[in-house]
Amino acid sequence: MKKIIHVDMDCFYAQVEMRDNPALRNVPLGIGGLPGTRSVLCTSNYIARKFGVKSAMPTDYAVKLCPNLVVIAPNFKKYSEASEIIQSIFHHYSPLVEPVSLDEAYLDVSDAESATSIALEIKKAILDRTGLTASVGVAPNKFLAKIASDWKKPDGIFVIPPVNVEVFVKTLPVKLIPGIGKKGKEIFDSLGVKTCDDLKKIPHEVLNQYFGKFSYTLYQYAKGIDDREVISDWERKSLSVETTFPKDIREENILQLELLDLYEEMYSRLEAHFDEEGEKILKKIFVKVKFNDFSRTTCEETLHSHDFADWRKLLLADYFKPLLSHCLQKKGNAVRLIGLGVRFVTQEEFNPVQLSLLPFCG
Ligand code: TTP
Ligand code: MG
Repeated sequence: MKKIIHVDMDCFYAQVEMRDNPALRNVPLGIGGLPGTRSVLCTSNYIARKFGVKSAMPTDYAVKLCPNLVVIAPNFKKYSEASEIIQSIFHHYSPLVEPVSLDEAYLDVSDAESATSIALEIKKAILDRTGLTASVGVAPNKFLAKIASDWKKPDGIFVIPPVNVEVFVKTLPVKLIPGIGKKGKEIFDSLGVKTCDDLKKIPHEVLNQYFGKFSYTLYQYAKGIDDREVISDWERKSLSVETTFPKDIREENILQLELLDLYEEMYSRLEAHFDEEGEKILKKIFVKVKFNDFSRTTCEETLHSHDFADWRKLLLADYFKPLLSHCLQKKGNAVRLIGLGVRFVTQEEFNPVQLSLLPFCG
C-alpha cells in the first residue's frame, strides 16, 4: 500500500501578496488583470471567495459581486521564488516528487514510517521558510490525497488511512472528483448521482455513453482506487555500468573482452530502464577508464539518431571498442576499472517548452 502526500498552497498568489503587504490582509483581494481591462483573475483570497469571487473569473464581474474588491496585478517572480523554496523542501523528504503547478505537488513517501509526521513537518518547514501556509492531504493514492488536501483548507491537514477509504468514498460528492467540470456535474445531476456510492450503481454502458474512456477511471475512483504512480521530476540523463578488476589489467585484448561482458550488462539494464520509464533517444556513448594511479579518463562519441527505434543499432558493442582504445592510448598504465554508458536526449532538449510550469493566468 502506497503512502502519498499532496501539498497545495492556500490562495497562493494572494497569500504571497498578503504576506508582503499587511494592508492587504483583511480586505477582499483579487490577483489578476485590473478592472476595465477585460481580463480575468488568477485567484482571490478567502475573504473575497465569500462573495463568490474565484479564479478565472472576469475581473469586472468579480467587482460586481464584491464592490470593495482590491485587485492587484500578479508578480510571477515572487511566486516562482516561493515555489522554488517549497519544491526544495519536498525533495528533502522524498526523491519521488511530482510538481503539478507552482503551488502543488505529490510526494510518494511509502518508505516512511509515518506519512502524517512528514506532512506536518512539511507544513512547518514551508511556513518557517516562506511565511506561507499550505494544506496537506495524506492517503494511499493520488486521487484521495488530492481530495484530502482540499478537505481542511486553509492551513489544514487531513489524513485518509487505508482502513477509512471505503467509508470515506461512499459519501464523497462526485463533483469533487478531479476532472469533473461543469459539464460532468450536469451529467451527474441528470443521472441523479450525488455520491461515489451512487456512481458505482450506474451501469457501465450508461456511464460510458457520457464519459467514454474516463468512465473506467471514474469507477475506480468511486471505489477509492487509483494506481497512478507519482512521476518524479528528476530525470535520468545517463545510464552506465562499470567494473573494478580484482587485479589491474595491462593487456588491451583482455580489457576488450571485459568490455564485452560490461556491454551485455549495460544492454539489459537499458532495456529494463526503457521498459519501466519509456524509451529515450540516445545522444552519446562513452567509455571511462581508471588507471592504477587512480587517474581517470573518459572518451565519448555523439550519436546521430533522431528517433527511439534505432537504439539497438546504435548500441553495438563494436562502437565502444575504439573508445576504449582511445582511453588506453592516453596513458600507458595498467587499468583498475572500466565503465561504459550512454547519455540520453533529455525531455527539455527534446521539447524545450515546459508547459506544466508556465503560469496559466489569463
Ligand atoms: P490553485 O491551487 O488552484 O488555487 P489557490 O492556491 O489560489 O487557492 P486554493 O487555496 O484553493 O488552493 O492555483 C494556484 C495558483 O495558480 C493560484 O494562486 C493562481 C494560479 N491560477 C491561475 O493563474 N489561474 C487559474 O485559473 C487557477 C485555478 C490558478
Ligand atoms: Mg493552491
